[in-house]
Order: sequence, then structure tokens, then C-alpha cells
Amino acid sequence: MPFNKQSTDWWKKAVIYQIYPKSFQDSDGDGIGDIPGIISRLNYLQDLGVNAIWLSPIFVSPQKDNGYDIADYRKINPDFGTLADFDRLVAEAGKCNIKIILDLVLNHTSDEHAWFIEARKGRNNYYHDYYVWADGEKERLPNELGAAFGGSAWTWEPTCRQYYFHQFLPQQPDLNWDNPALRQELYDLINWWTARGAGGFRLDVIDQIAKEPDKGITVNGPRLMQYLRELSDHCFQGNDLVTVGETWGADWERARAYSNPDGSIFSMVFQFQHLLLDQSGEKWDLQPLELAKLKEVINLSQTKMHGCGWNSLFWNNHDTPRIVSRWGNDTEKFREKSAQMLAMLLHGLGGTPYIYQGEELGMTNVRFDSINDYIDAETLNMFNERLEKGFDKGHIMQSVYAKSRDNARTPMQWDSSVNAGFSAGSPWLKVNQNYTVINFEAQRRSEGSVYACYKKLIALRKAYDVFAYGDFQMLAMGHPDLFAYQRHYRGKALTVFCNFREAAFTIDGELMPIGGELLMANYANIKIDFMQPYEARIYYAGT
Ligand code: TEU
Repeated sequence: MPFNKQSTDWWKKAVIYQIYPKSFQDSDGDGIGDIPGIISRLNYLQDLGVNAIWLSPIFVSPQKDNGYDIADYRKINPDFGTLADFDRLVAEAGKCNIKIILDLVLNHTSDEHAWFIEARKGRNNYYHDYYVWADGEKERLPNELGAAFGGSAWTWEPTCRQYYFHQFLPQQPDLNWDNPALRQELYDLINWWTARGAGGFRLDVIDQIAKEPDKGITVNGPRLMQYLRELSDHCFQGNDLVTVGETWGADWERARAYSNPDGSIFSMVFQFQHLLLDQSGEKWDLQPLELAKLKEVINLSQTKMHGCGWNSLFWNNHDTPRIVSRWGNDTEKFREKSAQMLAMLLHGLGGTPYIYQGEELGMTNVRFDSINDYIDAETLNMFNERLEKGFDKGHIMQSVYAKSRDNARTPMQWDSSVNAGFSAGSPWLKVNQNYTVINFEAQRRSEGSVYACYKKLIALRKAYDVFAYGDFQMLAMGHPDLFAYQRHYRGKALTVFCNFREAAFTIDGELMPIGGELLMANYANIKIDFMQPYEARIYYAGT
């Protein structure tokens, strides 16, 4: 029986910080961030006020997909450190009241995982059935299913005279969740990490595990809920963990089931409807964001989940462009104000906020002159595919600048010293050249900085229950520029007012925020009925 999570819902008032270990802090000069580097920055995170760190995968991996191709689930990638370093991280973070959330990729492994090395030896090998195969003939694909990073989802394995299935790179073969022995192996390794001190798990593409590729089904397969319940029963029940599933295929109804307050599946999931609004076909096909649509999506997830599910709140992660460049304004004049407005908009909502490293500094997208400076496989495959299809190179680069995953992955900008204080060596991915202006040192003592804004928002969430638990009503739904909403909890009210645009405007009488104390604003001088460019305010009223 699921235990009652209400008693252990520390994560409902938490703010979670995502670290991309490769790019956070290098301690040994090899140009790759590492666990000792993270430990050396724990005081930064404690000062910011976050309660948990989600670490993108730290396990042994050939890094074809930067660690999302795991070759050994129980060992740390030597570039990042050792198991002893991990234990030290858990202990040191614990002293700062910070939990460590591990990122588990359970849908697929690396093709260098021992299971796959065995599996491809032959159809009778014990591990063969740990993966997903289709009979066929070379040069005749089982079906048309494509892989997320280009090409077919099927790769021919000559030894077995079969195709294996991969939803991502050919070096990321999909695991076969229909095999109970495989499922048990996964549960064992999760419990092994829990025993070692993990405070929770982020589960990569978890709604793609119950695939039935012969029927063309990849996401939301018929046995998905059965497998998720079993996973939760074996690994999460009775443990005080935060669990968050990455679910690109979840609408709010599914998200509600996954984050059911009875705690039977996950604490929460990542939904992506809001991040799909500025594309027309594939993510590379750019289209401007319509504010009305964003309001609609947020309104729906807030109102439909309230009281019967739990939201994850995020603008960024390691796969998405930097929000200030995407939906804010990263020019010198408006970068800070627009980054703060977006932060206040998101952190006023109900759910658990996530901050992706550097977001709290207003880090921006990057524009490398040459495609050769990009490393992400998704970006490079798209570039080559589109070039072959005859797309104009300049046009492709515009997509890269707007959407490449490397926008999020450039090294953390700590200070204005060489390589932004990230590494004494040569960074694995180039540093964004704006680091001399945008960095932590430049912001740490400034009250008007993006950093100070995030720090304050985190503190407010801890201090006022209405941030985590309040209900939600959108205000001024039809207004073209104003994003405003109100939340109530036990007689307290929170009102958030954001000008999503560069243009200032006067607020009509009936839309005016009424009453309450101004908790926070991103301008020092405000006029109640006038919204300056990217202005944001949060009011609080007790009754
Ligand atoms: O991403 C899931 C996913 O579907 C991605 O393909 C996503 O659509 C894409 O990155 C958007 O550009 C997860 C991880 O977050 C990602 O880093 C991995 O590459 C992927 O799974 C495979 O493990």
C-alpha cells in the first residue's frame, strides 16, 4: 500500500537546482567539471537557498550523449570522480541540508554496457532479451519509426541477424521492460543508490519504457502504468525520496495520475507543453511565442493539478535554450529585468521550482561562429541532415542559435577570470564570451542582480506557504502583454503582475492589483497603474 506522502512532503516547499556536472566546476584542470568541483561550490548553493541538487548523469559512459548513455549504473564516470567522491558529496551536501537527486536513464543503456555487449552476441544469450529486437533482413527496416536524434530507430546487428531498437542514438539501445529479470535488475540498482544516500531520482524519458515498436508505439505504451506502479512499489514506497519523471508525452491528466497525492507513482513529472509553443513542426522550425497560448497552458496545469497532483515548474534544463534569450530579452538593456520577470512569473506558481545552473545569473544562449564548435549530437545530426536536404546554411544556424542543446551546456560563469573560473584547462565546450559581464562575482553584492532576485524568491517560498500550497486564478486572461495571477491559501493571497514585453503600458482600473503589501518588485520605483518594460511585482495580503 502506498504510504501517505503528506507527512514527508519536504519537496513541496523545496527549490531544486539542476547541475550539469560536465559544465559546473572543474577541479583538476582537465576541462571537464567534476564532483570535487561541485563540493567546492556547495556553499554557493547553500547561500542561494536550494534544498536539493539534481545531477545530470554521473555514471560511467562513453559520453555519446553526455552521460545519457550509461555503461555502468553503479560506477562514477572517472572524469567526474569516484564513488568515494560521491559519498563525500552526499555527506557534505547533507551538512548544508541539500539532498542529492540522481538522474537515472532506465529506458536505454549505452551500447558499451555489459548487458548489451552480451546481448548482441547471439539470440540465445541470456542478456539478449534485455533489449528490444526485430527480425528482418538487412536493408529492409522493420518499420518507419525514426530515432529522436535522426535516422531510423532500428540498427542492424549482423551477429544476431536482427535489428535492435533505439529511440535515441544507435549507441543508446532501448531496454526491454517486458522482461521481468531486467526490471528487477533496475530496481536493485535504484535501491543500491538509495542505500548509498541518494535523496531522490529524476527518471529520464520514463514514459517511453513501455514501448511496443512493432505496433509503432513508443510513448505511453499500454503497460506503462503497470510498470511505473511496480517501480514505485519496489523502490520508492516507504523511502523519503523525491521522484520526478521526465514525461514528454504527459498532458495534465496523465501528469495528475503520475503525481497522485497518494504517492503511488512519483512526486511529480516534467511536462513540456509550454516549451513546445515556439515551434511549428520540429523544434528547429522556429515560431514566435504567443503569450495567450502560454497563459492557457499554465492556467490549465495550475488549475487542473491543484489539490490532486503536483507541478514541476521550470523554464530551463540541459536540453533547452536559455529562457532569457528565448522568451525574455538578452540585450544589455533588458537582460536583467526580463530574466527577473520570468523568474518571478515562474516562482510565484504552485509546484516545485527547478533552477538550471546559470539561470540564476541570467546566463544567455551562445552563438559559436562555426558548427564545428558545437558538440551535441542532436544539433550536429540535424545540421547535416538539413544541409543534405538542401536547407540554407545560414537558416540552419539560426535554428542552432535558437534551440541547440549546447546553449544550456556552456560552462558555468563564475567570474571574469580565464574560462569564467570554470576550469584552469581547456573547457570541453567553449565558454560563452559574455562571461566577462555575466558572472556570479559581478552579481554577488548587487541587490538588483538576477542572482539576488532568485535568492529572494527561494526565501519567499520558504517563508510563505501560499507559494507552495495556494490555489490559482489567472487574472486579465485576455490582456496581450500582462501575465497576472492570484493565489489563495488559508486566508492569505498572493498576486503576481508581470509585463511580458519591452513596451510599457498603463493598467486599466479594473485590472489594477488591489491591496496587500508589495513583497517584491524588479524596479525600485514603481507606479501602481503603470508597468515598465519587463516589470514584475509580487503582492501579499493576509486577511
Ligand atoms: O531527453 C528526452 C528527449 O526526448 C530529448 O530528445 C528531447 O526531446 C530533446 O533533447 C529536445 O531537444 C532526455 C534527456 O534529457 C536528454 O538529454 C537525452 O539526450 C535523452 O533523454 C536521451 O537519454
